[in-house]
Amino acid sequence: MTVRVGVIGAGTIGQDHIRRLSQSLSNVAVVGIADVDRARAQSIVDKTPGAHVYTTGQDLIAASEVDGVVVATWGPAHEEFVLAALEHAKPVFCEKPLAPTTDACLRIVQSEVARGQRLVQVGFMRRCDPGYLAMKAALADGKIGSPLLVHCAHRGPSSPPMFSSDMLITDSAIHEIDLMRWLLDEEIVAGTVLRPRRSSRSPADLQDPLIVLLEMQSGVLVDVEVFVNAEYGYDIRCEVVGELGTLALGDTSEIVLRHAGLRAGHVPGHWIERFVTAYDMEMQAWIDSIGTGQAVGPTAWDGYTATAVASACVTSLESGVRTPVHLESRPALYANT
Ligand code: NAD
Ligand code: ISE
Repeated sequence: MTVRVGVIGAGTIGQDHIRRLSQSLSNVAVVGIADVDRARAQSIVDKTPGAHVYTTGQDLIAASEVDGVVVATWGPAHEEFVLAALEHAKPVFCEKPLAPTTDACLRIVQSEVARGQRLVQVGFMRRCDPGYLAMKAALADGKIGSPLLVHCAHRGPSSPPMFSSDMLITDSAIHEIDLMRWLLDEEIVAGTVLRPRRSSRSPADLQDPLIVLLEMQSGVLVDVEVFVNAEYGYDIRCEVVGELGTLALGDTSEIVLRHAGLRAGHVPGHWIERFVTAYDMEMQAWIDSIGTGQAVGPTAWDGYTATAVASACVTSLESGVRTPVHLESRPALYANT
């Protein structure tokens, strides 16, 4: 079976997903692309045999030739398109964040619950990264005993235009927020955000870097350094400290060069490069799940929870104080996810 996919939003990640869907993955074809920037959509269609432009995302979702929908617009537009996909009973892969507010996320959750069927997969691709998968397996093996602390770093070379201080949390650290829930298999109960000395090389209105402290239900403490203008590359780190040892993400460099008295390895320049395997794996899993009719991966509930934690952290960024996370009760639809 070839799954026919429509993509809404042909920006940076939309284009990368269109490339993987049409060139790298199996049993899938991109048949439609919609973007408010029609010229952009047309330029991508011109490079994607078999696809054509739809005037609006709503038209694309309603089209009978579209079996599944990828939403890769900016965050505030996600809700409209995810709800429309649900109304048409179509599986929808929505990039993170599911939506920028908890109210918007809950409207999506309520719509899915009313249908009684999971149709939403959220693009928290790090759950498919081989390094994080190996960490989760090693934790389950009990090799390092109970986890006590996790140290994370989320560094990028430069922030995009219009990136604001709260986006270090809602756009960047939201990956660690989702990942810690998945890795440690427990909820985050509170967040505290600290403002270190600002980099003079970051845009003047940006508080960069930030330290985001997450408290897990069991008492495990997670510190996340988010530094989006670190200049030297895209560098993602994670180290779990347990009672009997530690687990750290490996170096992604394929070779180590020793030359002229120095040892050097490659640092990825962009998230597209660092997480290419994870993006491929999450998207293939989504395509395969359309074939089986059984949704997989991060749920709408996971999307809601991540936004709830991020919102508490944004409150802490503004107030400077520890902020508890408030979560609604988990609906039965998501009981075993
Ligand atoms: P971008 O600005 O490069 O692209 C967004 C595109 O959406 C633009 O082409 C814009 O014209 C289009 N768009 C906006 N509103 C629209 C609407 N109502 N209808 C149709 N098209 C619309 O942004 P991006 O970096 O590609 O990010 C897009 C989404 O993907 C964001 O939610 C972002 O957080 C997420 N993202 C995820 C990852 C990841 O690692 N999983 C990486 C980057 C971005
Ligand atoms: C971007 O939107 C992503 O999701 C990347 O994975 C993340 O590392 C980056 O900081 C975000 O801006």
